[in-house]
Amino acid sequence: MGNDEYDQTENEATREYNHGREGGTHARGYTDHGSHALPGGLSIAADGLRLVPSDIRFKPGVEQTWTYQIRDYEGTVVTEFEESHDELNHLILVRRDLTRFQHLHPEMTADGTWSQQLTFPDPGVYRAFVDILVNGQPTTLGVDLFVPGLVELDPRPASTREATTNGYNVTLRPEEIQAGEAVVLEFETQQDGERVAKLDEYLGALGHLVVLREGDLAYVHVHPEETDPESGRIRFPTAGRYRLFLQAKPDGNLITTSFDVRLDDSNS
Ligand SMILES: [Cu+2]
Repeated sequence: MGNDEYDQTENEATREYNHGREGGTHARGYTDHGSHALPGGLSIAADGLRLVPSDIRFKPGVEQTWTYQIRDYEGTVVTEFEESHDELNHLILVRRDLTRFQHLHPEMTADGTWSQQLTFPDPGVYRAFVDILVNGQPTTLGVDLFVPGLVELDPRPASTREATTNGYNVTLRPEEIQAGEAVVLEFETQQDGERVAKLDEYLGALGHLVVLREGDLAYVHVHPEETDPESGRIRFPTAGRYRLFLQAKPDGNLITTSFDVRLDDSNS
């Protein structure tokens, strides 16, 4: 980790301080012109809903059943969910170092208990994101799950815009991305140097993209636009480092590729 990273952290801290002191007026260099709403996935309770897990401790390398409920703030268990992208509940698991990505679809019993068989491959602290749609309101709740043992962290590249999985080579564009501005991401998929013409539908969309911010795992979820099969519109909320997990189905084969994007502060 270089000095630049450290400086960035300092700037963030200073900005937060100024922001608070000035009672709502934006400090210099603050690029978020939109609402002050936090990104999803940072909280175990949001939008009047609370995630209640049966357990938060697991063993590494062993298949286990995880159950949880979604309750409202009065404690009533929610049993009515609406489908979003062909599923009532999308469960994303990722270790807090942004590795070991899993995307699962739990089943619900009539009493509102969600159940999922899962295996954590290695020890560590994992973040579980529960992505749901209730009364037309999309919500992502998050909880930490603990898998005890010696944790070996994978090194992370500063930036990767190309990834190869199962013989498919995927390139992320554009090269220049600004924090706080909407951008259309494009993923060009090639096999043996040839562009793959057909991206089959996966989960009611032509791809499935999860974007996580390094440091707090703020969750940004994008489905590439139906009209443009290889792009997705996204707004990275702040500067910092992000890991993108793209799932797509070229030629009917489900592939998961990851990319790393670093966004600099505009005044640095
Ligand atoms: Cu899903």
